[in-house]
Amino acid sequence: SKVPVALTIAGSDSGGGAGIQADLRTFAFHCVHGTSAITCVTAQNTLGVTRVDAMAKEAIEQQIKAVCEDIGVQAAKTGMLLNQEIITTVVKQIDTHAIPNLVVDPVMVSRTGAQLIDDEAVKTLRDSLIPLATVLTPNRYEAQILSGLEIKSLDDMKAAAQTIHEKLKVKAVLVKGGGMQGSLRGIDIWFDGKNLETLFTQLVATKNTHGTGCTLSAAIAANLARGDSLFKAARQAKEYVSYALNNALDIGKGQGPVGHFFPLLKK
Ligand code: PXL
Repeated sequence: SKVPVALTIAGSDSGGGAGIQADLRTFAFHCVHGTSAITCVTAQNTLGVTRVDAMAKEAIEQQIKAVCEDIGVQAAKTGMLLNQEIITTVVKQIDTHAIPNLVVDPVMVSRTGAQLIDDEAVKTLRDSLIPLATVLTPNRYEAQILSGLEIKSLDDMKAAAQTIHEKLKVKAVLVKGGGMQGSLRGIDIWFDGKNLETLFTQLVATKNTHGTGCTLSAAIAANLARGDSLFKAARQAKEYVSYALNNALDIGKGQGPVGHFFPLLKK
């Protein structure tokens, strides 16, 4: 039978920890052939981002077209889309090629609370891309913006998940607790219009957490490309991120990336 194919529409991280680089390794781990459309290029290492260059919109268009018209994809994920023009371009291509099983990581605010795209881009993301999502994976801050609710507790996370599902018409939403304090840190909330689920994981004590959000959304897309149901795809993806965190790489002087090929890593 044919190998499943997934597409990542996201930014490049020169340090290899997040973005396209994390997505392609995640696809490969799941035995899914990875294709990519690069939206922007970051100059980045474990200490931070020093420069971001947007790709021309025609370049983004052509990458998606080239992949979809010939190879075809069973699932896709979007990551860092940087600005309004890029978001609009990506929406048009997703629509034109009727890309199925779309996982949207609404990259707007980092896990630490720093805003990554401007207000105009936030609005376009919310009104045009997010309604196309099969699964949406906001962190705590993004869930606050998208729901209009303040999130301080587990009940707030649940209310935000339900509000986002209702207001933004996504099929399912996974609100990530990564930016929460204390015992809420490892907890994610799932809502698909029917089932409200609390996903627990053991907390991993590591400073090397770069790439967790990218890895999670890519793993969900990979599982969907393989034919898993929405909830199973998300639950297994969360487990994968836990393993990857447990095997994070101690490289560079700052925050190292999660380890994607943990069964092969020698401690
Ligand atoms: O996780 C957000 C993100 C997405 N895409 C790229 C990134 C980052 C965070 O560093 O570098 C390319």
